[in-house]
Amino acid sequence: NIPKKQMAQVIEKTGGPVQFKEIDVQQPGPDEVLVNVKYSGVCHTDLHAVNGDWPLPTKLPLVGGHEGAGVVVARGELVNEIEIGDHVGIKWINGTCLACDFCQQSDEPLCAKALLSGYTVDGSFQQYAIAKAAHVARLHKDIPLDAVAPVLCAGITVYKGLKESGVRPGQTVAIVGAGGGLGSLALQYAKAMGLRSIAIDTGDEKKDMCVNQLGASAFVDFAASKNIVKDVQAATEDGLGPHAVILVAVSEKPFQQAAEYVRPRGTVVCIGLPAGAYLKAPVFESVIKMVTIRGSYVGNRRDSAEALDFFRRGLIKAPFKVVGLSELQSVYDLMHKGQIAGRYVLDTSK
Ligand code: 8ID
Ligand code: ZN
Repeated sequence: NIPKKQMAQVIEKTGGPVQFKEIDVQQPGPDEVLVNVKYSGVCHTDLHAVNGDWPLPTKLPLVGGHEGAGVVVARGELVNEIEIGDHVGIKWINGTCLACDFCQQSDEPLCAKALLSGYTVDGSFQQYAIAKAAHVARLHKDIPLDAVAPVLCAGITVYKGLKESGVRPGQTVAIVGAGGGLGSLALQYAKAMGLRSIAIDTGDEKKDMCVNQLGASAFVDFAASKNIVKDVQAATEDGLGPHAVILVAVSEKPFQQAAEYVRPRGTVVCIGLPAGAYLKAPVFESVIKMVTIRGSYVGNRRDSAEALDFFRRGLIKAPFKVVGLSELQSVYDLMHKGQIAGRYVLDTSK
């Protein structure tokens, strides 16, 4: 009883808009599963894809989306470890070669042949989506499919970024862009990992969410602050600055400030991908403070399973709002204006 037709959000040309329309349901290849997507989170990456912000072309026409949680309804003949009816998550990394130097070392996101959900292959903004069986996230049936959707990209990515930063329990991390999708999850993972956190973002709604719901120990409003470097350092116990900075903002400025307020021997982890942006750091201070600056890109299958396990244990509670798949364009409009506190999740049945 898999339908031949379904509803989807389709990008016909770079720049948008997205069009809500009926398209064919595809059949899975030998190593693939067909997933009846129930809920899909909306990541800022999906908006970058619509706008053509990055030096990497998308497939066209394109169905976006890479935080898809749903139920397996069909599988290819080579798939035997996943059953029809299993709950799975479609992640940004849809598939990789599993054979190259990077895949062998479980750095699959670095695979040159990686297929990207909602970017180089159709993603989860449709009712039935295809994914490589080897890479879908396995979801226990007790996990709510709406709340878990944002974990499938945002959660995995910030969990990996926190691990890459090398911070230890008790230390302090600054989350830049803390009020957005990745940022709100980063605050929850930081808390679960025993870290103190300084949230950096703007506005009373995001401040209230970060401090009162998500456990941030301090909030610095980047728009109101007259001296962000001083204010972030002053928010740490000893005034020396955070041990790590997790950059998930979608503007260039903080990528050029973080090395100045990070603690000596601290680490700046770049995750956000603002269009055309460059990193900048003062050479003198970076050297005499022994600062590390690094990038972090989603996570491998193990990181994904770990991030999902934190969620299943009830340690990750990030706010999300559910609207119909048909309302994607209005979510993008809010996102463009920076007006989303937390994440939007789309219900594909509406
Ligand atoms: O693997 C990766 N590296 C990866 C994975 C997933 C997403 C990277 N990303 C990228 C996305 O492509 C996007 O560029 O991370 C970025 C953040 O995605 P998001 O969390 O989905 O975006 P959002 O919900 O719009 O949140 C962005 C927040 O940044 C704040 C905004 O107010 C918003 O809350 N912000 C901005 I814009 N400028 C800021 C500044 N100067 C700022 N916060 C602090 N300081
Ligand atoms: Zn994403």
